[in-house]
Amino acid sequence: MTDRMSLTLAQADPEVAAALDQETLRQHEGLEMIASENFVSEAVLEAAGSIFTNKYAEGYPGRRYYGGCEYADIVENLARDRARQIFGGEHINVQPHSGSQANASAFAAVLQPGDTILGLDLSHGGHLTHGHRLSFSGKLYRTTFYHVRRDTETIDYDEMEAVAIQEKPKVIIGGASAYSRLWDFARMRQIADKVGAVYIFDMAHIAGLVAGGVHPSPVPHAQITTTTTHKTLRGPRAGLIISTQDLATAIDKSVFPGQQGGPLVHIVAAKAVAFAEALRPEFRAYAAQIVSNAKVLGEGLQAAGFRLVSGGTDNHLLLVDVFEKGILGSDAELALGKAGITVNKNSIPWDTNPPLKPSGIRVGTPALTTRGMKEAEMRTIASWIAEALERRGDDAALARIRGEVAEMANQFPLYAWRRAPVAVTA
Ligand code: DSN
Repeated sequence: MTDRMSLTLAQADPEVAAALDQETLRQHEGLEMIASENFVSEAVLEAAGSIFTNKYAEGYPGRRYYGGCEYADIVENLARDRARQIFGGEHINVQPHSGSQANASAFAAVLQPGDTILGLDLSHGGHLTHGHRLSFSGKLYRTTFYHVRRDTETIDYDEMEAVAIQEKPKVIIGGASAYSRLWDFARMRQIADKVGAVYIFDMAHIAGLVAGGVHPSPVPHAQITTTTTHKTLRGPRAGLIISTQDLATAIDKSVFPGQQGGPLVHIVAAKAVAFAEALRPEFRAYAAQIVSNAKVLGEGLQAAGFRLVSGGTDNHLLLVDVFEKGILGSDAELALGKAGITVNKNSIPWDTNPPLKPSGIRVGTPALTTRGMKEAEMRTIASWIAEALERRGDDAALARIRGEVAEMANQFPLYAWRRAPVAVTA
């Protein structure tokens, strides 16, 4: 090993090390409320940063194209077995690098280019990979969409059925990135069966809630279930596919060599660790707390006069119509950022404003719940959000809230190596 190989990050690359330090501080002192983010455990972090990053392991356990894969096989088998224990399902593929690649692989396993898919419109809470024209899904396949109902802002299954009958999609995909209500998995399967479509459900946002038993599971209903592993499931940033046995070979071939080369073995190892965590009884309590926190946060925001899309939440997120109070989602995101609260601007169904200046914000509780925050903290945070939005032009007020936010954040330490109270950077 050369001397250079044994340098620490700070010695080898001070610029990257400094950015990492700043990000560490940001994660510790702020309130992370992006609905799709979370904090992994030290053990998951260790596996994700491990020397498995050095290993190529194209193929599947026992059938690799490289030598030296005996330990890669162990971690991939552990990840597969644990995922099956959590979610059930007949076949598991733990190799997708991301949710997008999981979806690309799932589609390619059952579709030919030009075939029709039916998904939830992005502007109604869907995901780019469910048919948006700028994503591979909208370029490779003919796309049709369903929406939420105007009156309830919940999925319009009647419209879904009518479009399915008219357009005869080969795949109907459920799942969303900004939808706060339960799905009717059985109804979707019924509609898919009626038109001979494969039913795929992308449970990326809710996978941890499903794992924790506080949300119904799509797995018994869908032929293919895809997910990311890093949102409510609290694993490394990556993807996963669960399918029925008849699709096993097609899915495996579609992931490798169809969409990807070698799996990221360090990330597969981190998935195994995260899945073991999700099997522990504490994870059920964690998942229940996420949902309870979201409900209480929503009630706090409603009490402060904010309208929640669909009137509330059944899961980990809230879609808040800030434009009803005359605030653009982009301005709300900025003001809350100054107050140390990280959220994202988001379109709301039937939005009259454009995507970069939409009418809503999306707020989630998984990350703060990992820090140990509960209902009392959610009430305080609801009042900070309300005040920050009310006083969004007042930088002094936002800086004061940021100080209070950091004070609370310091009471809920994240990683052992960063337990000391951190500076307030307002
Ligand atoms: N980017 C994710 C989200 O924020 O919901 C979806 O892939």
